[in-house]
Amino acid sequence: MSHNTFGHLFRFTTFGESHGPAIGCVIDGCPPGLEIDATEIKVQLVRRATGKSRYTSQRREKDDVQILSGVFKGKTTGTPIALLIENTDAKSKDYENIKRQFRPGHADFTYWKKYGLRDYRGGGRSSARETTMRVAAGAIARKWLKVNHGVEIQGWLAQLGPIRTDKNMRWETIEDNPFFCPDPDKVPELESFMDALRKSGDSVGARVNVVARNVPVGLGAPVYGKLDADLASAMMSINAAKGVEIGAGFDCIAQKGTQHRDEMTKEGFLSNHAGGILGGISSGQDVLVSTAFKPTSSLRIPCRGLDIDGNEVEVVTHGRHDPCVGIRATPIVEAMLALVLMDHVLRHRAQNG
Ligand code: EPS
Repeated sequence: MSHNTFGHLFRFTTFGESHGPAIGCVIDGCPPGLEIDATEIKVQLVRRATGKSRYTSQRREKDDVQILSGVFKGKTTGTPIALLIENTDAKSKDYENIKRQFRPGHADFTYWKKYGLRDYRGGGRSSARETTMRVAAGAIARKWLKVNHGVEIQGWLAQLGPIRTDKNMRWETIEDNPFFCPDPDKVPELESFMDALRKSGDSVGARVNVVARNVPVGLGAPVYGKLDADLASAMMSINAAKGVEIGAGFDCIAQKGTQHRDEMTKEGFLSNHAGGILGGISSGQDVLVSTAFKPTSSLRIPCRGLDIDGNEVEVVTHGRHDPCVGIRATPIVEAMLALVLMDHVLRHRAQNG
């Protein structure tokens, strides 16, 4: 079974566990001639990395990416691009006490039920560590999209727990704080909320939005290759993702047709409730995607759970966990959007020339 591969014509496969020797990916289908090097990929990896602020996991990975194949003299060759990152700061002893237990709210239980065994160290493949390689592959896709189509991709934290952060968008400030918050006035509120949360030992969810500008018209194919369907699948495949909205998303439930439709004039669309996608095909408007991330389930606050023999046990998780995994999710949703768009550009080209 091959369920670690995403995409059709631009296709990537990730491998590796959080506490294994390394994580990696193989990207197949990248057109030749794209200038890329490890430094450019690292720029994106650093944005996602742990240990950059007190609000995220304190695991310190170097995330030095090695390009093993597919790039010669600084350019992609059209052959598979293999990327590898060594895991250098795993502390597996933190997981000794839960190796026979299931953390409520965690993939521990379902991995065990499905496979009859699990790599309990750091959550194995259900760890946020897996998202590293999506960001690495995404760095190549976003560069190609920018060079060939001028596509610009930007994500941001739209909500953390009860705090809405995107009512007063100041785009230029998103990278200036550790939350990817687009409103600098909200940052102190986020800091005190997160400090109190960390102290309490609890965790919280978040909403992360992303926009792609200058998306070519015509990406996506009815009916089983819709762009929005592939975006939903891409975002939902991120560990801890629990919901995806495109454009107005679930707000469309309460909208009237007169409000939801995006009126058209010679100057262009007058609104963008559709999120840049009509009938599964990009309209040329900005593509807007919103993803909900659940609160992290690895908590030091004790709770009731089961062990692998079915006994009721008290579950307490030690280690260096993110109190809000959504804080680091902005580069990940950006990467997934880039990966889907690039795949669809190649698919559109293949069918329509
Ligand atoms: C994670 C738990 C922590 C995080 C990890 C995701 O790992 P550990 O328990 O091994 O310290 O550090 O995130 C990363 C290593 C990463 O690069 O994103 C989890 O349970 O998902």
